[in-house]
Amino acid sequence: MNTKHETCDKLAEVIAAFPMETAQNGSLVEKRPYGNGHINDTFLLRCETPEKLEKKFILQRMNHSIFKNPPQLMENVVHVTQYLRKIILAQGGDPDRETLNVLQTRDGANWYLDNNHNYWRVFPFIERSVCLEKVENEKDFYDSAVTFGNFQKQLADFPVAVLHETIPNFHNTASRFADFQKAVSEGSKERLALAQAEIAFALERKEDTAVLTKLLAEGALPLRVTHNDTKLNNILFDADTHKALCIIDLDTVMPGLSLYDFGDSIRFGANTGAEDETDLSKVGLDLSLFEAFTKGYLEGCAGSLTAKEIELLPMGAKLMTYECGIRFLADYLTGDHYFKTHREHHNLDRARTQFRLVADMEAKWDKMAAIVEQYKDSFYMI
Ligand code: ADP
Ligand code: GN1
Ligand code: MG
Repeated sequence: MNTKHETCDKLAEVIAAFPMETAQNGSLVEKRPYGNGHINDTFLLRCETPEKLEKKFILQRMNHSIFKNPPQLMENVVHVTQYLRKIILAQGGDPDRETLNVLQTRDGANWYLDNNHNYWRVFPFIERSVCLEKVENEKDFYDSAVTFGNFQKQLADFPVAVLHETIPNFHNTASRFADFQKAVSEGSKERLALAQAEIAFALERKEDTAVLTKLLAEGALPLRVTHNDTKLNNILFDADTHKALCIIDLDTVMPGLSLYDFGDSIRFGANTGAEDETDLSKVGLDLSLFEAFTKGYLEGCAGSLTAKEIELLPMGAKLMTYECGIRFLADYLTGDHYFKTHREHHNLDRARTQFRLVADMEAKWDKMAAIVEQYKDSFYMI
């Protein structure tokens, strides 16, 4: 893929396709790469009127080597956001701030295909919002948990049949393990040597990989509509009230397990270190944050989780962390084609933090289970 800077200069054709520069919004005065997502190319565009009123937009080039069918992906995003709009309106909320909204092209389409076969989309920028790259305090994390739990509840009656599977087997950890084994068999000699310890760590835990998919197949866990990428920078906070405001990055909203959403949030937010921290002594599970998120998530789901789901919350956290680790490692071994990287061995560093976190969860397993036990009855009703 091109770098964002190269692309930024070539945006004119794409920008013209969307009604951003209008009499009401004024003309474009700024465009720059934006955010820290690992997948899409994101740009912030700012328009200004002669009276200095401004209107901002998020322009994204969808990563079509990862999302093989961007039109279907956009169909999902439009269905989900329109559905959420109705619910938010009925609840007296502000649908322009509490959900993403797709800005159609001047021709009335939900996406634009440029001459180089790249797919683009635009969302009005959610004003007066902030995006956090790490948890700054327990309250924010708790808030994000309530909001992710509530998101799943809002989508409880969503017509699942209309959703396309944008990435097949996205959180099928057993299938991710098979991909990882393939990467090991194809990996470069040099990288295989550097990652020996991490490969061994991953292989030792093979037995865990099928736990959730097996329970799902047996009917012991319910399939729900889930977000599937619930890291903290996929939620916006209100800049004024500091309350969690809007869940973004809806590309992977698909049928899934509640444990995926719970687990991925813990993986990213309850880690005492950054996802790509190189000093592994800083990496571990913060039990207070685990507790805050558990409490918030159960509250947000408001009685909709089954006893089995609640019991398995620690397993969700561990498996999502492990799975992300094998995904980073597989990408490292095969040449960094999936996740954006910003330095050499970046994906190996990321895999190492994930595995250190898994090891710490294993060491704290009884404490995690006790926290879940402590909160389980406050919100579960099934
Ligand atoms: P990726 O799939 O690459 O992670 P995201 O959709 O998460 O891309 O967008 C990247 C970043 O852009 C987000 O983390 C957030 O900071 C910002 N962002 C995305 N959409 C909006 C929006 N509608 N309003 C404000 N900021 C946004
Ligand atoms: C990617 O798109 P982004 O940066 O929010 C990835 C997630 C990983 C995450 C790791 C579609 O999320 O699955 O957990 O990186 N998204 C996709 O940080 O693969
Ligand atoms: Mg994102």
